Amino acid sequence: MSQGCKTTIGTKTTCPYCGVGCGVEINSNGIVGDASHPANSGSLCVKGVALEESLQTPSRLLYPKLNGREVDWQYATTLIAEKLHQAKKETGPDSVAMYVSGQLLTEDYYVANKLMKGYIGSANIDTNSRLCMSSAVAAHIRAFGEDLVPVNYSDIDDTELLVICGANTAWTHPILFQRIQRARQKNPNLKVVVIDPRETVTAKQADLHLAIKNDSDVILFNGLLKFLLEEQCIDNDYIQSHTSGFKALVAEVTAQRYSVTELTASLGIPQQKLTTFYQWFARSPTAITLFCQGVNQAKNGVDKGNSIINAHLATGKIAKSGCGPFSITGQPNAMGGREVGGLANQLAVHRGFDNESIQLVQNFWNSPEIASNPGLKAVELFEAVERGDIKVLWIMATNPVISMPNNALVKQALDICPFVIVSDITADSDVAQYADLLLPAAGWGEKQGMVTNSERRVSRQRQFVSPPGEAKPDWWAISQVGQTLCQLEQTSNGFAYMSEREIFCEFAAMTGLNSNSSLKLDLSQHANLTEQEYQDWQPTCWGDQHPFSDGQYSHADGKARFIVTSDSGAERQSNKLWTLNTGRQRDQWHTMTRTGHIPHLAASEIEPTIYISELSASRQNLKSGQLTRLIKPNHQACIYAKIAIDDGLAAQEVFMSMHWAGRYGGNSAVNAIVNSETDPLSGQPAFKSSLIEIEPVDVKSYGLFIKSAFDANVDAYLNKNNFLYQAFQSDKQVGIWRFAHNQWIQKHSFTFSTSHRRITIDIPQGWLTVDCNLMGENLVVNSILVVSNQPIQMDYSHLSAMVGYVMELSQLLTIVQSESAGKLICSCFRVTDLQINDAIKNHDCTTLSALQNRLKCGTNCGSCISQIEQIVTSHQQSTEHSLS
Ligand SMILES: Nc1nc2c(c(=O)[nH]1)N[C@H]1C(S)=C(S)[C@@H](COP(=O)(O)OP(=O)(O)OC[C@H]3O[C@@H](n4cnc5c(=O)[nH]c(N)nc54)[C@H](O)[C@@H]3O)O[C@H]1N2
Ligand SMILES: Nc1nc2c(c(=O)[nH]1)N[C@H]1C(S)=C(S)[C@@H](COP(=O)(O)OP(=O)(O)OC[C@H]3O[C@@H](n4cnc5c(=O)[nH]c(N)nc54)[C@H](O)[C@@H]3O)O[C@H]1N2
Ligand code: SF4
Ligand SMILES: [Mo]
Repeated sequence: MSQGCKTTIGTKTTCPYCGVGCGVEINSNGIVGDASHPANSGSLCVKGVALEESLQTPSRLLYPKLNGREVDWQYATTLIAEKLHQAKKETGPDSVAMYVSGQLLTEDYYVANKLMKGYIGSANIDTNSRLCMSSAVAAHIRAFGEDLVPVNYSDIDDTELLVICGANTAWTHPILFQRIQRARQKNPNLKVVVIDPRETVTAKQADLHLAIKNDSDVILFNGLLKFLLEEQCIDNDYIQSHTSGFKALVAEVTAQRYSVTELTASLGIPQQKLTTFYQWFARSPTAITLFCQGVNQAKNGVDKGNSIINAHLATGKIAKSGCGPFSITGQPNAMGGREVGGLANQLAVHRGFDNESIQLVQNFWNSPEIASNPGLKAVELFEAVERGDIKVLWIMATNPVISMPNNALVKQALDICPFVIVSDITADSDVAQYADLLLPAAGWGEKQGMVTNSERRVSRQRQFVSPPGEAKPDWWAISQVGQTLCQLEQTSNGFAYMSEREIFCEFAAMTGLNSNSSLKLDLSQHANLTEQEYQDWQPTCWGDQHPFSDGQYSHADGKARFIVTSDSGAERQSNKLWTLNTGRQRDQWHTMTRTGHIPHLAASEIEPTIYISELSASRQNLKSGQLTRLIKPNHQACIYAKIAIDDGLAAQEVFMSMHWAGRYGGNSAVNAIVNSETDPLSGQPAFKSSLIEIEPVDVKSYGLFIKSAFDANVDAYLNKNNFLYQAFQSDKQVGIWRFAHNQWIQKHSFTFSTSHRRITIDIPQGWLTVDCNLMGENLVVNSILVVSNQPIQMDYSHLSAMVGYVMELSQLLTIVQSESAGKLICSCFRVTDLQINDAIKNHDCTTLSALQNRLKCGTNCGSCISQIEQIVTSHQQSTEHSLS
């Protein structure tokens, strides 16, 4: 561990990133994978490996701040309680709202939900899981009567067919993907099908890739149902005994024109691929359909989920080993949030707003109020804030200024809201800029509690360092406010918690409300954990190994429901407009507050980038590295991003990552231009398909500025002087700004160095200034500025290595004229595709292991192995091609 960081060696906890929920362990070498955790057996992906560096959060929040002024916690929490009390009294409970996060721990989440629904009396508490899992939640509730995922990771070892639909698992759930790859090695019969409009790294590894048109998933799965009916591959006994609604679905599906020829036209895929998939699904004794945001984030996201579930119910490939629809969670505790009931349309513990649940929940909490109707869903919530309906808004562990659709509206809403409270770990987050009151939260490693992963496995996050300054766990802040509110309102104190354990036990006891019902969520056996038992907790899956294996679903009649799904949503396209698809990069986490500052993670996508196929680019005269303007049609909104070629994209389709935020590239945040459409049932935004316009930009100067560290003055300078575009990257010891201007930048026009010595050199398309001090014959470099009339493709890592170092002028010149940098493949050892290709061609490294031996690439976390294998395969293919 880094020096000065007092840690508890031996602590076992879980990774704070994705829903795979890997166990990690703190040992004397640092943070490593926990070999005893069932989710990962010791492996970590590239983000997990970088956890130690993530602890050095820039601009860490240390004290509560009211309008920029430090205040103490007592003052801050009393002020919040007073504001809540006042708003309740003057404008009613619904004028208060909380917007929370699947990155909270179960204890934080439980207390937040209790405060809002039981003590403020409004269900206006929603969570970023609305943007993430709410379509899957709604699909589960419709089909099963409860939001429950009926598959476990170990089922992957027992299946013959794995369909990955709308998920880039190799990048977004890497350790689960490694498990899938191992299952394929063990079982050569296991087939993997990927359904994704993009040819992702995951798709490239599949036995079959169906590059369907955006949002045509329902057509594909309804077509599958029709095929299964025609081929008599449905399980009539299962349908008869355990489901209802099949007749209506059959009527709908047979009435639609789902012939194979019509399907291939609507889906845009070859007939042979389609029938292969249908035959595999029909004939395989087992099948799992793993799905994520390509399914959930759509106008018909809930219907997409139900069309997948329909196929599993119709074939009886559910609730048994190796089978089932497997919605994978994104955030580490998305599932825990669903368990406590943190969504505005759930009351608590898998219960909705029926009279019986309302009574039971209020009695359990013994609370003065109770929300009796669903509250506002995230997008509606921010619209209400913007209308002025919400007087107090508390945002916790989420950065909606970047992650919500229509950023402009969110910013406006936060400006209008009279009192905005933000709990965060850093003052740099985009949302923190809008806070009246900023609360310093204890972050990962500094706090403790429970999280539930994708397979319903509840694990302990444990504390191993002390929080800095006055940072406190979120549950503590909420409880302080709750207690003061109870005093002000002279009600019984529902928040006198002394520890996380007490909260967890209360939550577990509350799930006991389900024990005499058809609901399966029941953790009440853990309601009396002692402190020791809570500390010693081992990762535990709740529910049976295969929930619903007794054939009893959670609907009152015990039957699962077939749902008639709508296949609209795939319609488009005008010549001028492009379909913008958004999602994740392998090495960044969301809005970059925890990963943007880590050099080797920042290196794989160094600036805001829009991906496009070679063919589409050449039709529009667009070149790699060129700056483009991306426009939301009929709106003022536009952003700028640089072109990169990705031949995995279809014509008229582009992809951009959701990450760009804050100092790193906040002006290029993609949600400024995505549409605000949501699924009408779940309220989940359709982030995966917006129609946009793309224009080349007339750039006169492209620039690169390298200095020892981030400097807010540089940002301010770029903002003030009408630069079209700017992005910042942390790279080892230095900070790198990239920018563009529609004017030619004159020599010596800007510099941020204390030295007075500048060397300016003409380079082919522009000039370069080195700001330095002289040391004898040598130079000590302070900063470097490159300006060119062409996109700058030079190897910037050589340039950045110069800052702070002593060198000769001739050395400087060689570096400056060096060639293009190549694409980073292995972040851990910084190995590029150029180096890998060179090793294959010139050093006979024609296998993965030969490359690993020579370059070390892929030998640390393994996240890049699929990409290395892909380069090896394409070399093999090109060699075979040239031989034949
Ligand atoms: N590295 C990294 N990993 C992460 C995260 C991160 O920020 N960084 N975040 C975590 C979180 S919170 C989440 S929710 C998950 C998300 O995990 P994923 O859902 O796997 O990731 P995304 O990149 O959002 O989108 C998945 C794929 O959906 C495809 N898609 C788009 N439209 C359609 C469509 O109409 N049909 C189909 N079938 N596919 C479509 C996209 O092309 C994309 O490849 O990742 C988690 N893991
Ligand atoms: N265009 C587009 N937009 C998307 C998506 C997409 O695919 N495309 N995906 C959506 C999805 S699935 C998701 S999950 C969201 C994610 O979006 P967000 O939730 O907005 O993203 P994060 O960057 O994870 O925000 C977490 C915030 O909490 C802070 N934080 C970290 N730890 C703690 C803590 O312990 N306590 C507190 N109080 N704060 C903490 C971080 O500094 C950060 O500011 O984005 C959504 N937006
Ligand atoms: S797969 Fe990676 S990001 Fe996800 S929990 Fe495991 S180590 Fe963390
Ligand atoms: Mo998510």
